[in-house]
Amino acid sequence: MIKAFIFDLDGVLTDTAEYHFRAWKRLADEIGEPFTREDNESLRGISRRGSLLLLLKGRIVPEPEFEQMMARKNAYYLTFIEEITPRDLLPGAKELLLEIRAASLQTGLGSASKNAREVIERLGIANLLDAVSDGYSVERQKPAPDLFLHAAGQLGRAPSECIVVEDAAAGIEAAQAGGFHTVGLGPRERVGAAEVVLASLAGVRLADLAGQFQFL
Ligand code: B16
Ligand code: MG
Repeated sequence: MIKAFIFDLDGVLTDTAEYHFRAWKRLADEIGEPFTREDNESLRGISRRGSLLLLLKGRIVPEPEFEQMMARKNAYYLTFIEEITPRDLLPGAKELLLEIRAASLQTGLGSASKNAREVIERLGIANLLDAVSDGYSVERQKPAPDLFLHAAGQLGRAPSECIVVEDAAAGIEAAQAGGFHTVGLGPRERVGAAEVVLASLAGVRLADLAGQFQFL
């Protein structure tokens, strides 16, 4: 029986990927690394440190310099997310959050981002989430299951009672490693491993998932 939903943030509830792209692109230009929108796709759901490692493509950088690069990228990102308002919620996200709560099911957030709390405040959905697990909550990031296990622990639920909603291959892998049910958002090439694959949350109601999952 499903008792809770755990939502990823970037790519599921809002599209911060564009801001991550602009921030990484600015850093990449400054340090002379090529970086395209396609490169940015492979950073979906990957932690800040993991993302910089991918961006550097094997170039070895001393740890203090590496940390300074992460800080620079984050400073750029923070200025971009100042623009976020409730209008930046992806279509269907708020409606589904409200419907889940109205059905006496729980909601949680499982985001790799250390900026997740600020983003959900700006989106105006902090009060619709019963638990928030973010980039500060665990050491091991996706595809390790730790972040979702942390969220389920806060909700007092077993993984088998939770559906994880994710847009990243690393996120689906993390959820499945933890024994969670999964809904993948996006193309099958990316999230095809999920139990249910949807294009997005636009127009998605609980009843649409009742065929695959049993609630309460
Ligand atoms: P930060 P999610 C992830 O968010 C993003 O998809 C990924 O691009 C980003 O690098 C990561 O958060 C860490 O974000 O630098 O703000 O700590 O999809 O897990 O909600
Ligand atoms: Mg994501």
